[in-house]
Amino acid sequence: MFSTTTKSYTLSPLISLRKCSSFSKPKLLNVPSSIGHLSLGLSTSSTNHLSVSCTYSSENGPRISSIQGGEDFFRGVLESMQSVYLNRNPTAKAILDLVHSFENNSICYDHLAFRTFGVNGYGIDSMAGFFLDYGYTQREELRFPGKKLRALWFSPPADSVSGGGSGSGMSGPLPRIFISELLVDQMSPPTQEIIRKYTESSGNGKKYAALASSLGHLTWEKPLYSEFQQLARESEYAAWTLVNGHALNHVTISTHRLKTHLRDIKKLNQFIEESGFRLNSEGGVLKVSPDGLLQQSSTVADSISFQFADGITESVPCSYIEFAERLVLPQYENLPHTEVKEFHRRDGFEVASADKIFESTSKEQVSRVGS
Ligand code: OOG
Ligand code: NI
Repeated sequence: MFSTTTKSYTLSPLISLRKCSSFSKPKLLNVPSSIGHLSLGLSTSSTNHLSVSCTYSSENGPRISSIQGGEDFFRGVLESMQSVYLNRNPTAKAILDLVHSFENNSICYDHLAFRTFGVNGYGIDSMAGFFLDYGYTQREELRFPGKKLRALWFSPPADSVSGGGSGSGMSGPLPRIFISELLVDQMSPPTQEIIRKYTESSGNGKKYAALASSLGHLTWEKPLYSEFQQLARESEYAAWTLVNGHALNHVTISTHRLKTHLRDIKKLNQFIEESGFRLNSEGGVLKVSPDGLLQQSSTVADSISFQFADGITESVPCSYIEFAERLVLPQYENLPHTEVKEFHRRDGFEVASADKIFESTSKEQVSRVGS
């Protein structure tokens, strides 16, 4: 399922079939005349979900969408989101500086992540629109029933993965995007009331999620401390989102694209811990997908002092940094090392690992002492 498919949707009985967005968003997507092959497939996976996929193959790899004019603007917005993130999160900044100095200033990002309130248009769509407009493609949905969350991830336009973006960080290959939302309808009435109060207070704020993220501003008013506490008791995700809004939740360093021994995520984890930083230990430091091909780890979030509307100032969890190593898919294992491209590697996310990575901002992890 993760091999050469560019668009693949898992259908549960509750989810209707979505269109392949390459067809539905022709404005910014360029279909090269050199496409060699197009196929549509239907299959039933072991979890009894029906999968529908559209696959393109071309000499340049399986992706076809491309970013057009406006790329400088798009990357500028990502840079602004990142500078808000680096200014607020000293651990993320220190780790990026450290890895940069080791790696001759060349780091690729695997993905960026955002959190939202799934209510009245404030959910995933409020942030996704910006990325779809700049050539991203919607991919699989992930569900987290225990946390009352769902997420979607988006793959970047093809040109940006290899050709364009030869720089580092936000000037490098464009990252995947992971956006989650709280299933607000499933929260208790008092929690729902608080979330609805603030989202409604923001007027048309839902239209400006990307702008808010790049400015480092909430689109709603600051809450009362008691409201933050009410949310935190029920959902730490909800409390985080109330005070951090659309701020970048994390950037993820693509470890296999590093040049030194740190390209092995286990070595990177060891290096990070020896340098005095704490890694999220929920379910073990290294989170490995069942196929063994996606390996992830993350730091414990930094905390920031937040002044609530009633004048109370308290420390609240902010953002963290993640590391991901994607191994080469079995069908490409004989490719010479120098020919391995990103699309030859395991794509996508893993629900069980993601479930643990969400805990990087939990009180239990943030207040943990020692290792
Ligand atoms: C996202 C956690 C999941 C991943 O890469 O699986 C995740 C979050 O904390 O908002 O980042
Ligand atoms: Ni992540």
